[in-house]
Amino acid sequence: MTISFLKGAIAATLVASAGCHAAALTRRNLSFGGTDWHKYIRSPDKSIVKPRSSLSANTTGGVVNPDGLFGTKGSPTILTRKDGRDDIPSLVIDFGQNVVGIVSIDFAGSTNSSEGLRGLRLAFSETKQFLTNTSDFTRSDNMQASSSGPHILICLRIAVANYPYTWKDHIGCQHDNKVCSDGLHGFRYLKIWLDAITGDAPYTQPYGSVSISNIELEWSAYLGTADTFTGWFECSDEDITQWWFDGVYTADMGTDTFLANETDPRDSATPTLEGKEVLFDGAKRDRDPYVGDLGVAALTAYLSHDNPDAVRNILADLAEHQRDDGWIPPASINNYTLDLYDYPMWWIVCTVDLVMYTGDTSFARQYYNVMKKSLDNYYGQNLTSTSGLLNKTNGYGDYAFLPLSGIITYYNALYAHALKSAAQLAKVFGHDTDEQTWTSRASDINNKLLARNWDSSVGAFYDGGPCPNKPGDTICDVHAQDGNSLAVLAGTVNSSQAISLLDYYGRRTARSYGNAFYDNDALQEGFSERVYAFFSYFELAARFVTPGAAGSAFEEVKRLYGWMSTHDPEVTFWEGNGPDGSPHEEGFTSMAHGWSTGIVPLMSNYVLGIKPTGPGFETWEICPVIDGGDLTWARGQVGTPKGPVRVSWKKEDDGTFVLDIETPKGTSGVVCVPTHGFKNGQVIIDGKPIESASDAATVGPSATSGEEYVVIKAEGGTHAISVGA
Ligand SMILES: *[C@@H]1O[C@H](CO)[C@@H](O)[C@H](O)[C@H]1NC(C)=O
Ligand SMILES: *[C@@H]1O[C@H](CO)[C@@H](O)[C@H](O)[C@H]1NC(C)=O
Ligand SMILES: *[C@@H]1O[C@H](CO)[C@@H](O)[C@H](O)[C@H]1NC(C)=O
Ligand SMILES: *[C@@H]1O[C@H](CO)[C@@H](O)[C@H](O)[C@H]1NC(C)=O
Ligand SMILES: *[C@@H]1O[C@H](CO)[C@@H](O)[C@H](O)[C@H]1NC(C)=O
Ligand SMILES: *[C@@H]1O[C@H](CO)[C@@H](O)[C@H](O)[C@H]1NC(C)=O
Ligand SMILES: *[C@@H]1O[C@H](CO)[C@@H](O)[C@H](O)[C@H]1NC(C)=O
Ligand SMILES: *[C@@H]1O[C@H](CO)[C@@H](O)[C@H](O)[C@H]1NC(C)=O
Ligand SMILES: CC(=O)N[C@H]1CO[C@H](CO)[C@@H](O)[C@@H]1O
Repeated sequence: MTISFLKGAIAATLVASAGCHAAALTRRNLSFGGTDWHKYIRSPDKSIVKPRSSLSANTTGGVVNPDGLFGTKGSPTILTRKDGRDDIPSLVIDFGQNVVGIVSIDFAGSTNSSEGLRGLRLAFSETKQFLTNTSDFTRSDNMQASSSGPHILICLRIAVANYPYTWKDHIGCQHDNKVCSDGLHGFRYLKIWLDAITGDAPYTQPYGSVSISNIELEWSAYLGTADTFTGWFECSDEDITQWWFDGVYTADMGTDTFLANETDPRDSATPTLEGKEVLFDGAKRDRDPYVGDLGVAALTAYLSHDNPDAVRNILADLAEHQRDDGWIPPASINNYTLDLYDYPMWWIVCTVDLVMYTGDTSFARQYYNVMKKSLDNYYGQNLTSTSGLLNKTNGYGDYAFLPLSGIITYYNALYAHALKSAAQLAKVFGHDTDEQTWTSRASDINNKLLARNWDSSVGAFYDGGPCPNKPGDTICDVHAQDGNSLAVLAGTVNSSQAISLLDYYGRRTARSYGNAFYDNDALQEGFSERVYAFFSYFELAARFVTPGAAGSAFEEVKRLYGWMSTHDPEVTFWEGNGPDGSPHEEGFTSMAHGWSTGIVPLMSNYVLGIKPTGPGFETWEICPVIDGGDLTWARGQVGTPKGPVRVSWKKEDDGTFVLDIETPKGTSGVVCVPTHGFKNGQVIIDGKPIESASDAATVGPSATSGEEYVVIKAEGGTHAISVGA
């Protein structure tokens, strides 16, 4: 075994522990964990999902045996209404948590009459609050706005035949434009009632009796059962552990087959995606995969299951639809023409992530020129000669359709971030000129952005554009989460500026349900009350990489994920929160949105500290954040093409820190451990102390919580490290 100290860079070299004998220094080996974590999994255990209960407070009218649909099968549930003097019989069924798929109902018969069949109506909702007599969202809502497609499917009706049969919620109508069902739903609650609307005459009758013997859901999305997990996470805080699995479940609910009859009807259907598995933005809407959302959702997918096709299919399809000027569509919606300014840059970041997590270099080789054309043509040509920064002048939107123009911090920091990601890939491929050009352009953007948009009066970045209704180049006095967070991750700022902007931002925007995405309402009413878990991920990541800021990350995580997990529908994470933490776009809001699952990469990449530094984890770093929060231990694994990377760390009662790692043979990387001041003999690796290293302790690549870290080079295999109190 060789341990060497390279002052100022790498403090020690750690090779596989074979042949290393150190009898004197014993330590307890940590467990990488058994199957305890299975209890946190939210997925149904099979693809037929039964409801859990009915909301008894919501049963109205003549309903016999409302609980017949749950637990052990008894006699059917019967809805009866003799005439207009009777209340409408209705019941509300609760699936216990958000689910997605196609509902079917077994009818045990119904009375009929010469006037027609009994009418049954259904309405779905993710929340009780937005459960009414129309679904909180259906694809037919968008059909009103669509140029093509039927304009008929306002809500869901069934004409119940009088013999036993199974009805399935396939999209379509029982008669021309009448008695229609609207297909797949993401929902938790289902309201069922006996009624008819005049528009369906003469096919349904609002009176009579309907018997239901069974209701179930055919799960349509990725079924994330225990055997599908290639990565997992567990820590001493059970809430945080549960949120990690809730995040995975949220992304799983959006991982599904792209089908014309189930996607957003606004010209999203496309033959090049039809039948392919994709990662959608939301389980109930828009069911069109958007590339910016993948900036978070794809990481969740890689870190939990070995299913990268759902991401690769999207990246490939959007690349194939690149516009001649280099712009890449954000999604297939509007026949690939939805004008977003930031999403092409997310395509680049996501493509580099795909390579790093899955090792799919052939994909990146195939689309390398797509990336280059977007960076150099589309954005490169927009760097104005005066400022050398992106100056947005067109009417394009972004992840939140923000009314922005001018030299915006977010777009420029994202450009620097995308350039740096692309330079990493150029390096892998040996494209030295690109690597140098993109690295130096990123650094130039960073310097100019800092010079132009840094607000020294508060120590954070301005958003950068003029205030609405105040045209001209005067910078509006408003600061945003997106630009400030990305500026930290893109290296626009040094550590003291990062500490300053995070401190300012946290103080000014903290709400009980997360940090708002703007610090005031200068751009639009309500912005200072709106929270996007999506961009909060980047703010939280910035806190985890900034010295001394990890504590504020844990505190924000508890507000953000704590809020969503304790408010209806619980379990899944929401697209956005508005005033008082409510869904920001009411019933339209998706309550299971993959972009809000940042808790998964935050815990796996920062708290376990596992990150790829080369394609497919050929090289890696393990730099856990252990201080700042209340955690006393964490463990888990990340799946890689060569096998799992496992980490287990613990702070012992006596102050000793112990870390066990296991990485695939044939890989190599670096491990960072806190030195606790680094006294001689304190850091013990595979039973052997590191000696006379007090000068060599360095701050690692992911310097965390202000501690000094020793950075150790390691070969693949099993290693045990401990640091004395
Ligand atoms: C701890 O783990 C190492 C590496 O797997 C192994 O060689 C050693 O025997 C273990 N020690 C104990 C006390 O179990
Ligand atoms: C369910 O019952 C509650 C309590 O009575 C009521 O506030 C709510 O409006 C009802 N919801 C529906 C969909 O009927
Ligand atoms: C009503 O039921 C009778 C017998 O049960 C059947 O002959 C008739 O076709 C039914 N009417 C309709 C509209 O289904
Ligand atoms: C829904 O219910 C409201 C009031 O309860 C009623 O005014 C409205 O007409 C109903 N809409 C439909 C489509 O049934
Ligand atoms: C959409 O079409 C597919 C393939 O034809 C079918 O399997 C699926 O059930 C349909 N979905 C709905 C909601 O009707
Ligand atoms: C979508 O755009 C392509 C290319 O511009 C065109 O060929 C195609 O007809 C369009 N499809 C629809 C449904 O408008
Ligand atoms: C951005 O471009 C617009 C339109 O060309 C121009 O009016 C404005 O002065 C530019 N802003 C800066 C800061 O260069
Ligand atoms: C960061 O940059 C500012 C402005 O140039 C400088 O005053 C400060 O000392 C720098 N901090 C660090 C840690 O380099
Ligand atoms: C946002 C923006 O200013 N886009 C411009 C970038 O450059 C191209 C080519 O000059 C213009 O067509 C875009 O409008």
